[in-house]
Amino acid sequence: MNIVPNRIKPPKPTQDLEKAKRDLDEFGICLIDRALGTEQLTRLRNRLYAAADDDVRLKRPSSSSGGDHDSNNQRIWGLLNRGQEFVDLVEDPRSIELLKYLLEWPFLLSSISANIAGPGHDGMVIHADQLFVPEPWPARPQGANCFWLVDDFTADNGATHVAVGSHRLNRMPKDDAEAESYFVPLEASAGTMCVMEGRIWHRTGCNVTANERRAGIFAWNVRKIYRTQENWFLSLNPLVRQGASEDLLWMLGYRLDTFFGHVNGYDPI
Ligand SMILES: O=C(O)CCC(=O)C(=O)O
Repeated sequence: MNIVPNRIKPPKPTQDLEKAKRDLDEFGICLIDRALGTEQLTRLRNRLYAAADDDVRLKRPSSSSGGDHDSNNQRIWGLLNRGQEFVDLVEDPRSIELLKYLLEWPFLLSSISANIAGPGHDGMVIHADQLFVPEPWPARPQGANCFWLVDDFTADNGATHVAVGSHRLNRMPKDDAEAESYFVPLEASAGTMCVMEGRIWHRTGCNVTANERRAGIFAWNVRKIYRTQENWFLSLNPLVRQGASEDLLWMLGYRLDTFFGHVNGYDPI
């Protein structure tokens, strides 16, 4: 039986974290209004587009393991090493509070990457971020994406297509057609922060504009029992670790959690 109506609209952006938690329960997604101030957003945007240009020049990997469908989408990996602006996002106390609510503490930062959908982009493959969890899925989400809108997201420029409420079905879609019958574009202003739990079906939308790029930064987080997408112990610049907050060190797996994270039996501190 279909217990979730099709095409539910996303909740309205709010600055009230308790309301945001209720939105996560009901819709599987919440939006934090004007999470980034004008100056922070400008610095972040400049830094991101500069990193994107560097990746093109240096021919670095620019897709997500074949999931991006076409070359009009650019993925920028390893953002923690690309500027303090990105570290500030994952250390944001609002993000940490909402992720703790969904995933319990300590959770792990699995990866942080940007997705820039360019004109002509034809949409990402349809998925739920916790697609690697065997079904039947546990009753609570196993991961959650905290993402930041660097540009306005519009239906035309590739706003994420989201099956709002699909967390209540607690499974992968049967096929693309089922997911598409639920999709609505997540339209919101640059500077909005969204948290979307790992069971929500979604994909990057199609960019049908002539010349607009749509950038979002996606910090994917998992419960502590899962392997992270990024191998932080090999990839993280030591300068970032040395400057990291205590919370971020936990989120990267550098702290001893009962019996996870020993170094030869010792606490690494
Ligand atoms: O670019 C988007 O809007 C969605 C990205 C996404 O689905 C992902 O990174 O898993």
